[in-house]
Amino acid sequence: MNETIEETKTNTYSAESIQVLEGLEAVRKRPSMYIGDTGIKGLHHLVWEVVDNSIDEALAGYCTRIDVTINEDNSITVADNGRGIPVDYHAKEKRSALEVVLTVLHAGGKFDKGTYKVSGGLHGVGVSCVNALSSHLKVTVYRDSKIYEQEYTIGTPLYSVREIGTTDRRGTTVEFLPDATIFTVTEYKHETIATRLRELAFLNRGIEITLTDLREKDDEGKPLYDEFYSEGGLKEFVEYLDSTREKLIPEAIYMEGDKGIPVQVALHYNTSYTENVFSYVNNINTIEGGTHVSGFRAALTRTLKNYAEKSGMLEKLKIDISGDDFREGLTAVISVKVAEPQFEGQTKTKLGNSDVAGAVSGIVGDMLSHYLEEHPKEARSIVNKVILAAQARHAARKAREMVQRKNVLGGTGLPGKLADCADSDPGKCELYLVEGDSAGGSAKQGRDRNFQAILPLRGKILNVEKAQEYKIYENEEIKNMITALGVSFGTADGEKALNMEKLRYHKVIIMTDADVDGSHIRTLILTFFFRYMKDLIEKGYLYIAQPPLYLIKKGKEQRYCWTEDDRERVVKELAGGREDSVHIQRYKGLGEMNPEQLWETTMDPGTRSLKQVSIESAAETDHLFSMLMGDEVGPRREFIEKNAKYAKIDI
Ligand code: 0RA
Repeated sequence: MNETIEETKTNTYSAESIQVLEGLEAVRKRPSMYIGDTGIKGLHHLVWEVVDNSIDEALAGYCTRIDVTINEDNSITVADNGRGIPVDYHAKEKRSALEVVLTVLHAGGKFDKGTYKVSGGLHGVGVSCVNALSSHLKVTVYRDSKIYEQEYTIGTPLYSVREIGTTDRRGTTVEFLPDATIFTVTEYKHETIATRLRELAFLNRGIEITLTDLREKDDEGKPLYDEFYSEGGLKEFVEYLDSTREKLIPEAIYMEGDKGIPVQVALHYNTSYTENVFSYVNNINTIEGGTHVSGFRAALTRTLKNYAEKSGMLEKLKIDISGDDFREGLTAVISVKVAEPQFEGQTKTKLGNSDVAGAVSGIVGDMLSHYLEEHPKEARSIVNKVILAAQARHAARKAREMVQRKNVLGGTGLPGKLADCADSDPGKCELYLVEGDSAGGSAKQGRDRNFQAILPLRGKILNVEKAQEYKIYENEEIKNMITALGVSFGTADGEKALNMEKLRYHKVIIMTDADVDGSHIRTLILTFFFRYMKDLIEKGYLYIAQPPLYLIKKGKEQRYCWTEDDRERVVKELAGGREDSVHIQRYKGLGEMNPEQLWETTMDPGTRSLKQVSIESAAETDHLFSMLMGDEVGPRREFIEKNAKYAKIDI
């Protein structure tokens, strides 16, 4: 009898007996309790769940390759070359171990193999959860030279585990079709899956991960295929994140250690002014940070400060240095493995375990001071940058105070160009950021002035990706946005902090033209929010308006269309598909719509459609913005060419 199965049995039948009694029915009754939601996120969660099992098998040292396929019908296949889920018969259970794994709910991932699973978080609910939420699932096990399989519908076996042949390979293949009666969307997003698999490849070096998308064909008619593999792990991850930025030091610094808690950290410095620290616990992105991040920051500040003082470089500096200054131009990835992680915070993505801070701080402190001793040239570059950052911070504080003082002094303090709304309850109020004065004028006339405010923005706003902080407070359009929103920037515990207490609108809607300039302006505004008001995005307050692309008229009938598909459908409906017998107007700019049309199509909450901006992968979004807004033209052109067909940017 297999040890692991024994252990599972005791776990399952003692502490978690209630769960077992409830069975998979509980998962179908309240899917959100197990996978977060039943929308696009939950749908993808099923994939993460299955892939995580294969990753665990790899971390245990038994699996080197994971192949993920998005099938034509939006079912997913995950195949690995691990040991294969055990299939031996369970006398007590009166069924195969395989069937137990697939049909018994293992709360909080207690079904572990001595690896680091996540309890409390949403990952780690087990493959049985995926089974419960799939209208069809098939598992195939290659083990001991034999092939076994079993199929299920909504978690119920269609037959007992059967042997179907012989093989010389090992591993597990799970293929599942999400239940369309549970999920509100059933279409998988290629980019979402590709991004996560790339991230997993960086976080777990040496595993070959592939993605095949049978729904999409390349120019030669072959299915889209990607390979993600990283030999260097986190070091390559930060180099990838910084690939479009100018380097301050030639190579990323890599540190690892295990004092009871395995810690890996890679860091790199570039010449930009932004800080990008991404952290993971058991492969899960901890967006809100936590003890591992504080430990890292403490060690970075302490070690660099020590070195700088010892080297005498700070002697002429008249001003103090803050923690922030050590992180300007820093890109870092922190990855820890914690046996029983405590997750806190609003989105349960903040690590609470206090012993982790010391573990990270100790390893980073030791290895970083060693690095600085061995690399005096790099060390000097970093310290010089820190000094410049401290000086710029002082300049920024003055500039910021100017913006905020004007706020206090100048009457309402609101920008002259803002057409404010009557209501003052932020929960009901909307602010439209509109490209150009003329569209701004239409929007002012078309809006419902009770709850909709309009702020026209002239021309291109500052590219904050390339500007130092104090510059942004000198930019007219950015100042207007800050004062209209009612937010302020201050520092809390020496950290840059956004104060949203006086935020005046809970919907901030970017409304730009449906052309190249419009999309550039939208990206500039998004960059500003992403770099300076990430909280506002994370709270779900930022939206993108969706103006129609076409107005199609035939006689008295008129229809708006938002996509090319819409257009085809409408032409079919109105004129049997004959384009020449309808009048089609292509809207290039918002200015071409009169105020009523703008209201009807884009601003009326009853009929408009807004796209909420969310940050799916912080690391990938950072990479995207640095590329789109940075100095290097090559990768940007490539991206734009690749995405021109879609002509929209999802962050
Ligand atoms: C339980 C025990 C063992 C392996 C696995 C589960 C396992 C699960 C999955 C899910 C996807 N791929 C997987 N690969 C393995 C240990 C088996 C042994 O001791 O031989």
